[in-house]
Amino acid sequence: MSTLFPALVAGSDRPALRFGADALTYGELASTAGNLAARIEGTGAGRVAVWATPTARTAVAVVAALLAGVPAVPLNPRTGERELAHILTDSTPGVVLAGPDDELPAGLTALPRIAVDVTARGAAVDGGARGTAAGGSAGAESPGLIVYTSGTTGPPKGVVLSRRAIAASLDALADAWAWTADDVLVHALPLFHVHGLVLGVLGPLRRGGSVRHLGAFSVAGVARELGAGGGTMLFGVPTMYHRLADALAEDPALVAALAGARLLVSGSAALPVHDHERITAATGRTVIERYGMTETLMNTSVRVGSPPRPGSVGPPLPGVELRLVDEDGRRVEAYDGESVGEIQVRGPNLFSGYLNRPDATAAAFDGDWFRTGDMAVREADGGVRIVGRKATDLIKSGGYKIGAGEIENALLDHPGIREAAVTGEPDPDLGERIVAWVVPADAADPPAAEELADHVANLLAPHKRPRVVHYLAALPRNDMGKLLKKALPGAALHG
Ligand code: MCA
Ligand code: AMP
Repeated sequence: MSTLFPALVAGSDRPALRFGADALTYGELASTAGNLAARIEGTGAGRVAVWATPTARTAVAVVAALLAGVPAVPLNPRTGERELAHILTDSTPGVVLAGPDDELPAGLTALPRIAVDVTARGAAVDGGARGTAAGGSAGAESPGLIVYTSGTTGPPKGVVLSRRAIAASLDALADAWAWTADDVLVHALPLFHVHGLVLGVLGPLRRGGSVRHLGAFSVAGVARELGAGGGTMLFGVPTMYHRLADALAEDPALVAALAGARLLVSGSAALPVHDHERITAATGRTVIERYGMTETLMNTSVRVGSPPRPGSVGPPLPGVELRLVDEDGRRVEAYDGESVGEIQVRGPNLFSGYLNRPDATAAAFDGDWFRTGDMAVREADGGVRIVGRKATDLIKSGGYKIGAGEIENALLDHPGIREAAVTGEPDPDLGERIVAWVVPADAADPPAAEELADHVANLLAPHKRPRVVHYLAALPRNDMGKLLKKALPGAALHG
C-alpha cells in the first residue's frame, strides 16, 4: 500500500512533533523513526509493546513500528499489575520500546528493551532504515496497532487496527474538517488510546501538519499553545472542555485562544449542551463533536462550517455506512429525531477483530455490520444524536471506557470485601463517576474507601478506581439470587 505518512518520505524542515522541549521536523522524525524501525526489524519481533508516556518518544516509537510493519501495542504506563499481565500474555510482544530512563514494572523487565531516545535524532540513517521509511512495505490489511479496550465483563480486549482502517478514518476526518498540512493540532490526550494516538498523533503526521502535545492537560497550556503558540485545532474529551468552560469567565487569554482556533473538536463521550453553550457564549465558537469507538475508529462527525448543533455528532463520515436497528432487529428508517435504535456501522474504518477472541469478534457483528451498543436517533438533516447505551455495565468516565465487571472482580479480590457491585453516576466534570457498592467481610471493620480506590488503581489502572464507595449490609438480589443493580439506592443507570 502507499505509505501512511507521505510527508515523512519527503522529509523536510517543517515541524512534525513538539512535546515540551522535544521538537522534531519531518526530516528529523524520518531519520529517528527510520533508524528505530531498522532496529525493530532487526529483533524479528512479531509485535512490539510501546510504553506510552505522553512524550515524543511514544510518537516516534509508534511511527517506527508502523514504518517497520510490526504491530505496536501501546501500554498505559499507569496500568496496574493484573491488567498489564493480561495485556502482555494476550499480545505477546517480542520487545518493549521505552525511554532510556523509564522505569518499567516487573512484568516488562523480562522483555528485551529498545531505548527510544529522541535526542539522538541527528544520527545518520543507515541504508536499511532509509529503505523502510520510504517503502511502507506492509500491506493495507496487516495490523498496525493493537489497542486494548474494556468490555462489560472480563479483562480488556485487544482491538486489531489495520493500516487500511487507520488511513481510511484519518482521510475521512480530513474531508469533514478540511484538515491540511497547515494545521497545528494542540492536545493533551493520553497516547495509549485511539483518540490521542491515532487522531492526535498519526492524524497530523498523515496530513503533513504538526502536533503540539501538552504532556498533561492544563487550561494554561491550552491557552498558550492555541493562542500565541499558533495552534489551529484542539482535540479533547468533554472533561477537558468542561474545565475550559469553567475557566473562561476569568481568563481573557483563554477566550482569545479558543476564539482564534480554526477547529475545536470534542469526542470520546457526549459533551453536555450546557458546556457547548458556555463555550459558544464566551468565544463565539462552536465545538464540533465526532463519534467513534476503538473498534470502528471514527464513524460520524459534524462537518466544518455546518450550522451549530449541540448534541449532534453529525452525519456518517465518507465511506462509513450507518444504520439504526431497534430491539426487534428492525431497521429504524425515520429521520425524525425521535425513533431510537442501536447504531450499527460498516466501512473501511472498522477493526479486523479482537486479538485471540474469535468468539467476541463474532458476537460483535450482525453479518458485516458492527454493533456499537450505542443508542441514537437521526435528525432530519442526517445528523446522529446519541441518546444512551445498550449495556448498563459500561461506564464512560473522563472519556475512558470502563467495564463495571472488571472493577467488581478487583474489589472482590480485596480480603475485606464479601460482595461488590459497580455503577456509574452522573458527574459534572467526568461525565460519569465510578461508584462501588460493597458488603464488607466484617461490618465492624470495613476497608476505607481510599484503600479500595488504591487497590483497584494498583490492579487495573487509576482511572478505574471508584470515586465513591457505599457500604451495604447486603446487595439487592431477586429470588434467583441475581443482582438487581437498578435497585441500588440512587444508582443512575443508563440504557
Ligand atoms: C488519584 N490518582 C491516583 C489515585 N488517586 N493514582 C493512583 N491511585 C489513586 N488512588 C492520580 C491520578 O493518576 C492522576 O495523576 C491524578 O491523581 C488525578 O487523576 P484523575 O482525577 O483520575 O483524573 P484527571 O487527572 O483529573 O484526568 C482527567 C482527564 C483524564 C485529563 C480528562 O480523564 C483524561 O486524560 N481522559 C482522556 C481519556 C481518553 O483519552 N479517552 C479516549 C478513549 P496524574 O495527574 O499524575 O496523572 S475513547 C477513544 O479513543 C474513542 C475512539 C473516541 O471516541 O475517542
Ligand atoms: P472507546 O471504546 O473507549 O473507544 O469508546 C467508544 C465509546 O465512546 C462509544 O461507543 C460511545 O459510547 C462513546 N463516544 C465516543 N464519542 C462520542 C461522542 N461524541 N458522543 C457520545 N459518545 C461518544
